[in-house]
Amino acid sequence: MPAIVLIGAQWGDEGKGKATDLLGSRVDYVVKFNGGNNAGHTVVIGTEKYALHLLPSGILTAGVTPIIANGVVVDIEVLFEELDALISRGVDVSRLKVSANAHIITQYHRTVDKVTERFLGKRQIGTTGRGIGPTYADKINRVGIRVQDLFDENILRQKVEGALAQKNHLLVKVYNRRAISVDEIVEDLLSYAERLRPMVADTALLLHEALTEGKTVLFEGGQATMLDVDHGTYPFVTSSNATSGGAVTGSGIGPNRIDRIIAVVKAYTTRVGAGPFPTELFDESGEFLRANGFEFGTTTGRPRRCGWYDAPVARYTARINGVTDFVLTKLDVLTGLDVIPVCVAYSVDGVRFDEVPVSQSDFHHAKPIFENFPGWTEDITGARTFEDLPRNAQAYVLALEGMSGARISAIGVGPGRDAIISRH
Ligand code: 2SA
Ligand code: GDP
Ligand code: MG
Repeated sequence: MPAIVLIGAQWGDEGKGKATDLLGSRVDYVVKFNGGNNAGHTVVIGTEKYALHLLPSGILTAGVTPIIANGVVVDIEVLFEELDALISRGVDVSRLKVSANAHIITQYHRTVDKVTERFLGKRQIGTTGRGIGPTYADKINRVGIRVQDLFDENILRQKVEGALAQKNHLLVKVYNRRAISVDEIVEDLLSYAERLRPMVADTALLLHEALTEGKTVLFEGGQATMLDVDHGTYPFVTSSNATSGGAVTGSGIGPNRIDRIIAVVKAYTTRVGAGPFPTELFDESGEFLRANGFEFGTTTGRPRRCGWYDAPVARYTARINGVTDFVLTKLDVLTGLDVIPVCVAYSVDGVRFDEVPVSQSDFHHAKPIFENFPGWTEDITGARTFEDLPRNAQAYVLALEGMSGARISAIGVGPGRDAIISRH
């Protein structure tokens, strides 16, 4: 199985970190292709808990080569902090490669992210404040700074000057903030250059060669399908392509090299930040999911909004990404509920929609049409085969599989590395 793409099916935090880690021992390369340190992946190995933001989760598996590809936006200070934290815990990070074409998040991107959110007022996106959007905006505006620019001071200075010209105007005149000087940015970026240099590579070429040699490569998506800048709930999205197509543009491999596309989907739904969320719960059921699923942001600690499983969203994800199989996570969190509602379609002003509506305003007004499934009370965290699950849990999984558009090949029953059921 040479090239596998793993992405989020909903609004993020489905448990992609754990799913990647599980596949980790069978892969040679793990590639992060979109986003930056807005991501938060929690991986639990024995009694050790790792929270990764910028680094791919595969970095925790010995022998795997982790890659930060061209589609990622890199905050170098955060990169070094995360590397140092792992080194101090005995993790070998020496194989990491960073694309020469990846864009760099600088202090001015973080500042612009925060002030823009403040000025949006009620229309806030609820970003993570890590400078993600402004860095991608600069990339598209062709005033971005790339990793390779750190190794030519002349070019770096020219590019920083170009990027700051407009921003300082905005910061000073519109946002009433102090101007950022070219020197402080250049000095800061140059201070990272020597440590970064040995990690920098032509990662597209490296991956091409690896795939040609028959190596197994896992492309790990950050955020999720419904947060994708093209296919998500725009404008309440992140600024990158979190869908499977992003694995191609974000890494430089051809689409025909991908063999398997796995979407990680939670047995219910969560969302962080603003935007439409049809199955969202505002009652004690939502509290139950938040408390039992420990639904708080890995990056910002924000409480996540919680709701029931949304089958049209899963079907949409299956279609947009070409999903070959789903990994269903956090089934254990539903234990103890009498009844588990699942959204099977929406009603928009009295009209039934079986698929996610293309009109954003319809999606904002979509009311879920639920089908109820009976719950179970037995502890399922020790289940390791499908047959170990109580009847009602089996029926719930099979029902989700029937309505979500692809088979469920694995089921998460707890946070630990081994708390998973494989269905071959
Ligand atoms: P940004 O910062 O520009 O990417 O924010 C834009 C929207 O994307 C959402 N977003 C996320 N949603 C869920 N999880 C994310 N990562 C962290 C985690 C979140 C955290 O794994 O827990 O700790 O708060 C993530 N990253 C971005 C974000 O909420 C905005 O709606
Ligand atoms: P990611 O952003 O998709 O990698 O997900 P996060 O790491 O942000 O959030 C998922 C959380 O769920 C983490 O704390 C995981 O340890 C945890 N988790 C993953 N799979 C399971 C599962 O099957 N059951 C339970 N109870 N927790 C899980
Ligand atoms: Mg997360």
